[in-house]
Amino acid sequence: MKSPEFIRRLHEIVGEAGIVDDADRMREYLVDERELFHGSAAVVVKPSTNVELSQVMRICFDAKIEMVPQGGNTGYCGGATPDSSGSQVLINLSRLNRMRAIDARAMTLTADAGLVLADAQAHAAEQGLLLPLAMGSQASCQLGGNLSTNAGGLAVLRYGTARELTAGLEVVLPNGDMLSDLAGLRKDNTGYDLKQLFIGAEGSLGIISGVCLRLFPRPHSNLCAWLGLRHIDDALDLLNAARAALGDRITSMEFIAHDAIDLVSANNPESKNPLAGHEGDFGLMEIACFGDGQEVAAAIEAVFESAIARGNLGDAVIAQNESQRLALWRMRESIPAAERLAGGSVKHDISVPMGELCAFAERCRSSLAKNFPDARLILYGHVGDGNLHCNVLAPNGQSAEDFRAEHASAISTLVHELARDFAGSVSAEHGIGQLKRDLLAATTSPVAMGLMLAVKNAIDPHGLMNPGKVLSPH
Ligand code: FAD
Ligand code: 2HG
Ligand code: ZN
Repeated sequence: MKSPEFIRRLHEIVGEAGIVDDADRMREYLVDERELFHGSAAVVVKPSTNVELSQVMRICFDAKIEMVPQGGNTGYCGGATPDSSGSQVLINLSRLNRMRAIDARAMTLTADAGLVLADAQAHAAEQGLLLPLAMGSQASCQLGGNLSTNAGGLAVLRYGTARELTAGLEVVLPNGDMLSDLAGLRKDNTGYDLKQLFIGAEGSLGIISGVCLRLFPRPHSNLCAWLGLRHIDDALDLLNAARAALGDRITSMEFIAHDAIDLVSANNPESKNPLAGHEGDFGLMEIACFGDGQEVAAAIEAVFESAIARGNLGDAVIAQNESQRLALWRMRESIPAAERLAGGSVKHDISVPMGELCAFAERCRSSLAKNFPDARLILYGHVGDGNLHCNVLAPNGQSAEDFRAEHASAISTLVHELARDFAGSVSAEHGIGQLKRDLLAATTSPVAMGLMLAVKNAIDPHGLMNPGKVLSPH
């Protein structure tokens, strides 16, 4: 559908800088972060304003051309990669990246959807405020991609997911119409809350062009502790004891199995595990401090001492300065890169009810060991949110590619069936994209599936928005 007239009209709208149409330059846009999906596109269009975006979408709609939105392209499920037909238009948001406003009184940040998350965090910090959405991909992922995947990340425990941080949004519908709701009202019960439909829709209903996010007071300091645990229940008991002592100031509670830290250390000898002698697993707890950090430190030390006395905690180390704190976080955040260096893993992103996390992890470990004896389970995640990444690496010495080709499907079936046995979710924070589309259909009730399809058909009756993602083509 790449008629010269269509391309000429795109040029008129976005100019030379907004079009990528030669095969070489297009290549980088056509493969996903994990290199699981390779696509093709008629053209890559990069609008730089919401008006340009709306005009681009209108001409695609008129010509019945399918559109694939792309943010920072860090997604894990192939949601931003077009199919192989070569007829889809890829709409990349990286030029739609202006900061619009920070309202310090309302504590909101309003920006174009293509603004990179780390840049938005920096804008908030300049005003002494905190944008708490944070994740390992923050130097590349964009606010629009974060909302479209309803991203989670490292501080959901205290501040919530992208959905909970969204005060308003602006979205362009498949026909080019713009729905704008950026006032950021705390209370507004006028009919259906339409913005919720587009959060987590992974571009299957429209393209988010602007976002209004909630900001928070910036902690005066952050206390970060590295914990030696026996198992996941220790992390949850500690979390609840810390909450009882300090209220809702605990911002992160991460679990990192021993093997995950070993993998990081093997790849980076400079990373120093302060509890290197501990034989069990690890936890990372972060607490926001306002005012006297000493009081928080004293309270959490008492919590740790009592847990050690009960046998629920092996040992704990509290970062003594900002560089130690960042080093602890670096250890946690470099697990995905370490997996990549090891040839890549079969990734899972499950959540189960908190009370079942430990039993789930034990069953996952034992079932994988029984069925795939030498495979390496790299288990870690946001246990404070009930969310674990159960990633499986090839046995030492075996090609990662061959291992995945042979076993990925059976491994994923095992992990996902287990998550469902525990009444959990097969996608806690990374979304569905094309990777888990069939899984969504297979694991969702007919009533829920029928409603999702009805919403899709109502907003995108011609099936032009990101076809084949989230829901099957109709
Ligand atoms: P993309 O990958 O470009 O797109 C994702 C989906 O959203 C696609 O379906 C795309 O079509 C759609 N989309 C993008 N922009 C728009 C828009 N403006 N309007 C409509 N649809 C749009 N995720 C977590 O939740 N928590 C984590 O802790 C986390 N850590 C990560 C760490 C690493 C190292 C990496 C590589 C990824 C991580 N992710 C994590 C996954 C990923 O970064 C997030 O899903 C992120 O929100 C995707 O944003 P993006 O801009 O890259 O979106
Ligand atoms: C994280 O928690 C991210 O670090 C990435 O969600 C998880 O790479 C992964 O599997
Ligand atoms: Zn995660």
